[in-house]
Amino acid sequence: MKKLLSVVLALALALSCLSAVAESAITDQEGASVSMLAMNSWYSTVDLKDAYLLKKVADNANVTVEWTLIDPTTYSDTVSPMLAAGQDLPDIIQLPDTDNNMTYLSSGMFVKLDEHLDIMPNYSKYLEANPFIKASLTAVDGHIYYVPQTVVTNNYQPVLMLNMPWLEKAGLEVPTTLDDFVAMLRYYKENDMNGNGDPNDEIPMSVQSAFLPYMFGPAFGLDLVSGFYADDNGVVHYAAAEDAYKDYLTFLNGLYNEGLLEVEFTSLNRDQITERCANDLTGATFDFSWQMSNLYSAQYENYDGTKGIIAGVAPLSGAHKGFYVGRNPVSGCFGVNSKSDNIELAVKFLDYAMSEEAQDLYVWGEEGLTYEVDADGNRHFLPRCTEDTIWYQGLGINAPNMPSQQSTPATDVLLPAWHVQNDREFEEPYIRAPFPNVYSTTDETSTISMYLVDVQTYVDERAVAFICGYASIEDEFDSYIATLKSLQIDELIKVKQAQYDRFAAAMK
Ligand SMILES: [Ca+2]
Ligand SMILES: [Ca+2]
Repeated sequence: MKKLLSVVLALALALSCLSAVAESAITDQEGASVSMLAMNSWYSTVDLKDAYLLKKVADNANVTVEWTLIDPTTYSDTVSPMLAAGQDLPDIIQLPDTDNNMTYLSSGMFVKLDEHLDIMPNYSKYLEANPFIKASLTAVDGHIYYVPQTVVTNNYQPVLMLNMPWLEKAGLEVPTTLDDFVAMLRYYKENDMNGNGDPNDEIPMSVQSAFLPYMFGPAFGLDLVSGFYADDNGVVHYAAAEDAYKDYLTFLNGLYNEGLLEVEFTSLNRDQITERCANDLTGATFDFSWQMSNLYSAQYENYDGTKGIIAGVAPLSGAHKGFYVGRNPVSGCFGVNSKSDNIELAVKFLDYAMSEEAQDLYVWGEEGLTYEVDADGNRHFLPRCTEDTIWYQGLGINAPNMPSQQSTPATDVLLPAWHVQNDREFEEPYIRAPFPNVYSTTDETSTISMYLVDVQTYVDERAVAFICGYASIEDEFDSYIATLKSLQIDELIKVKQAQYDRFAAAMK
């Protein structure tokens, strides 16, 4: 009986060892290797060639990675000519961009990964779970050529932030409409909010001009951030050519005339806003949520890290219900060289690089090394991670040279609890996806490159003129629209419509 038990135990042990190898190993061949061209660390003193976590990923897959790592600041300039030459390229290549114009994928130099999904269980699962990303990665020919690197899209994006002590002092509710918001600004203008005895030194609102479209466009039903957007019926519009854009401009012109949008609004920068916070001079701003705690709130002497002084609130509504504009997820791409004599192993390695096990290593590292788990089962980074940046980055954390997916939980642990809660309550629920990134055909690319820059330049220049009143919205908006038509806005909308239609079809 005892002997039998020990045999069973030994067998169980042997099986568990076997399965530990078998689960993540992509080959049982000894000394197998894949070569890979990718970005090195953004920290110039860090070389990822021997990064511990990336070596662990390779070990788990039972391969060695032969790296060619290039400085990220010169990556595009270095790699583009290598790809153009097409000679002596490694098995796996991190692209210099997301190949939106299909320059590389239409040259045939990359393997059609969708034809290998039978040996890509991790990537198949990922694509199924992320239809938006799948649609973005589906080329015009219907094939998928790349695995993505992605960023956080629905958290810590640009949001409206208010000076909470001022709001309380004024006895006002958090404004949810444009009217309430303007009433709040007027109150700040008229009253001595910072209590220094001078009722006139307050600057009610401090917003960099690039954020005005994020802040006020949605209340008019406009995604001016993407420029092009699809309505509920899938019809594409150009936001700055819509009738509602006239109302948007009229609103901002009103703020400008009242002195609620400052005269120098086009040159205002983040440093100046930070300075205003330090001197308690301003009541509202709009910026990446990231700045809310560690930059803006931190400027106030009485900030103790438990409660926001400059804190995020829900978007403003007007004729339309407000929303925040999120971000497109795909920030980078990896493909397999179709001339490689090692295609199957390269495909399998990219697949393992997308696995949850590998992603966990990029984001968190290893228990005991980079993080600990508390009694509630939550992970926390260890102090050395923030104290010794070069060591931490040198481990290969966040893996700029791998198809890594940025994670919200790993971002949360870097921020105070109130900020995380603020993001979940007032930001995340209101995020709307921007116009998707869709691959362009050659004809589409040429139409876009012929007309888009001129359109954007004209729109930006006219926006300032209308807001500041150098041009009359009443008298000149029609001629503005006519000029947009002469700059071929309808051709551009046609291209974006075709792209959106392909995207929508790929989503199904
Ligand atoms: Ca005042
Ligand atoms: Ca004052």
